[in-house]
Amino acid sequence: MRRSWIPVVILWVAYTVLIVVATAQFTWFPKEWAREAAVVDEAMLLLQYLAAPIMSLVMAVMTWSVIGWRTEGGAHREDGAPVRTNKIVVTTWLIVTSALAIYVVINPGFVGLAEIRGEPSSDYVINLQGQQFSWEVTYPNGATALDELVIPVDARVRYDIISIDVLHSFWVPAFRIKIDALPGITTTAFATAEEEGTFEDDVNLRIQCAELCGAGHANMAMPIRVVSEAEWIEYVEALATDG
Ligand SMILES: [Cu+2]
Repeated sequence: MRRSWIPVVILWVAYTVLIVVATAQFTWFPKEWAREAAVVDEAMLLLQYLAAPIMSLVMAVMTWSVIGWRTEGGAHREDGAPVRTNKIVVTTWLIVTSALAIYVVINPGFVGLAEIRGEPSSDYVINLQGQQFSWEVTYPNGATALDELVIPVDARVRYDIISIDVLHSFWVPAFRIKIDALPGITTTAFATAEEEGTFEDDVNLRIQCAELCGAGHANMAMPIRVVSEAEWIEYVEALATDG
């Protein structure tokens, strides 16, 4: 029994089933406020499913090593005989893990990226400037704001992002979108909000700096308000006249 692989296989299957069921059973993700969020969540789920049998195998071997190879009363404490390579195991492991790695690079890797940012057109372009420790929004008509980001629902917005001091990162948890904010280089991100809402409805509806940038990093956040397109145009026009 001790040297048998049967318990390992049983444990392997049991752990895999447990993880797969748990993954399928619970909602792991916060609410998706943008079309792009679904792509990222699906990618995460796929990786979770693919990782289940691999993690389970490691856990099964570890569990059985602890249970099946216990020594009684301190016997057999010296090293065992050296284990030579096993060509079948090594070859199978290499082929399977390489195939999996190549697969996830293509899908969700390239496929998901193309879905999120493959299409370069957008309905509106909003500029965002990061600095220690705040964000400044510049709307298409030149109006600026420091207190909140207001965006139209059902419109694909391109964010042109820049930093004027150190490295920051534009991250909107509710959109699952994140890209670095760099001094001297403009980076872009796309998001299509699908529902109206505010930071009060969901704390994930905010821009959050995601690159440690100094003492105020955690506070480098800006609430987002998603409104109807008509309301947004009105807001932006009013902001330009006031400013
Ligand atoms: Cu920052």
